[in-house]
Amino acid sequence: MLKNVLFPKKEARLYMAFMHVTFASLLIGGLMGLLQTLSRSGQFQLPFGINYYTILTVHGVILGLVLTTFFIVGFQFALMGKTVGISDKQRKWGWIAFWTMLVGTIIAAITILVGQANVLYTFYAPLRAHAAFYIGLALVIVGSWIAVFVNFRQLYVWKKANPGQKSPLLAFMVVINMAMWFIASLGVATSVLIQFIPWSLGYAATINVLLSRTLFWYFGHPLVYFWLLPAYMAWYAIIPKIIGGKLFSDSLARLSFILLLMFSIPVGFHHQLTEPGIDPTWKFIQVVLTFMVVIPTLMTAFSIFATFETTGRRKGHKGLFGWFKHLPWKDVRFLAPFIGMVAFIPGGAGGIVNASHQVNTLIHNTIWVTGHFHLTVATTVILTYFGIAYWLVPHLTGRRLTPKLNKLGIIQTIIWTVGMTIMSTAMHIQGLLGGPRRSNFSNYAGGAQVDTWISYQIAQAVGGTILFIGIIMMIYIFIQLAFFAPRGVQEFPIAEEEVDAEPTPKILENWYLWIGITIALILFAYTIPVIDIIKHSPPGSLPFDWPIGR
Ligand code: HAS
Repeated sequence: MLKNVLFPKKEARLYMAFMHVTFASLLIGGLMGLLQTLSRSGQFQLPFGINYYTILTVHGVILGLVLTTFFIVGFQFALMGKTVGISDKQRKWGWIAFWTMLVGTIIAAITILVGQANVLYTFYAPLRAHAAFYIGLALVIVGSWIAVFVNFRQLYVWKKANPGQKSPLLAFMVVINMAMWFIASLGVATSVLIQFIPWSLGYAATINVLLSRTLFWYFGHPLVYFWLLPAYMAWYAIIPKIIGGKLFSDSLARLSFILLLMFSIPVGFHHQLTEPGIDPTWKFIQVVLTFMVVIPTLMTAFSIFATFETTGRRKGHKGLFGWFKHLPWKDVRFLAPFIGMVAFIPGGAGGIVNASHQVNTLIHNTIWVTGHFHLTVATTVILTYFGIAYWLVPHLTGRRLTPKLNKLGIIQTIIWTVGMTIMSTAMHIQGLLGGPRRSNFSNYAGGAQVDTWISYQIAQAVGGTILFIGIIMMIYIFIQLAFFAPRGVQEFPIAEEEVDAEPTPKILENWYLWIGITIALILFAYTIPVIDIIKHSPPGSLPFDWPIGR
């Protein structure tokens, strides 16, 4: 019922603030991406002496950390507001979260733009940035923690007011995602506070590189799931409504989120498979846990297909694939996330390749990995976020997604798909041919292998240019939906359960149990290797400043 009731203005303003930063980030980060692909093609030189690694850092930080976090926090606030409500006090804390994150972003962005933080979004030591960069990132995390506790509080207050009732599915999912984010970001926050800030201020002469990378990847893999879970929220609980169906299974959706919470964190070593200093037994254990993530992922794939089929058959579409033909292909709120789902098939398969220790030695640090994450984050996740924005933004601004904007959205989705297919396919192939990632164009002193890369680098520039057209279109659509589209009420689509749905087992809401198992798994996977890393580490590293002499 609530789906057609607009939020009170003061509430909508908070959620829209996050959307404005999201789409501003898309424009800035996307422009950097275009410049990178052009520069790497070897056919174009960056003007005004701009450093390639400056724009690469802006690209990764603004798109990978800022756009995603702002979208997720804003979207999740809107989901909580719609399902369990937000009090005035909680809304005020929501604003404090927003401003803390924004101030942190501005500090980090300025530090990068003035060339004091050419360290890429993973800020691997011993590359050193100015302390302001780390302080800025720490503020973004602190701001997001405020949002975490507001969301926890929102569900807690609702539960108190509705004793014995199961929590709304979307609110449950938001709390799982925020619990995962909080537990994971403790790792990177520890590293930034204890290692990077003192080191960049000169209070510590050296840094333990392996420890800093381990703490980063303890955070880094759940980070990718923090991006993905809001897309899953839409796939499980919003897309069924858009296609005119019901939730496939409330219990299955909750169980899959719980499994993702448990298996997303104790797996960071699969990003460090080639790194010396970590005992192979622990790498093996974390790889096994990595493969466990496939289970909830495949549960999700099954559930989505099942929703599509049941809905189609209920509408009377016959034959083996009649239900598939009649999906709402002309509705961009469905099409964009659907293409995201399809992209996850090769994207996820690439992830399985990456996580396989022996094959990882072939692709690690090659541009194959960049291809992998442009399929997973930049297609699966981002197209789903766009699919959400098409209804969320007008719902928040009291406007409508008109047939014309819907059509433009469909063209945008197709352009994005074409651009990304060209770019990420070329990245995967060039990676298999040994092309490195995180590097500007070079002919490597005329090495014979380099000749095999050129055509793929040009293909990436072509794909990148097409993608930039897609970004301009998306920004145009966002501005229309935010300020100019006709006034009206755009539905906030939330799928309901079947009337005869099986009751959801109460154990699925036993937070002590699931968070307890998660912490136990983390302690099991990390305690001994981290003690080893601290006890047996080589001497710490002096900083490396780039450009030299900074
Ligand atoms: Fe990954 C590197 C392993 C998933 C993002 N990954 C990265 C990096 C990023 C990233 C950003 O093991 C680079 C980090 C850096 O800068 O160094 N990844 C995996 C594995 C998975 C995986 C095992 N990654 C993701 C997701 C990401 C993401 C999701 C972002 C959102 N990844 C790795 C590894 C590395 C790595 C190594 C390090 C490589 C190195 O050496 O540096 C799995 O979770 C994937 C499971 C997914 C599937 C697919 C299931 C398909 C579904 C779609 C259903 C579709 C339907 C529609 C229903 C098994 C659910 C169908 C319709 C039809 C018509 C057919």
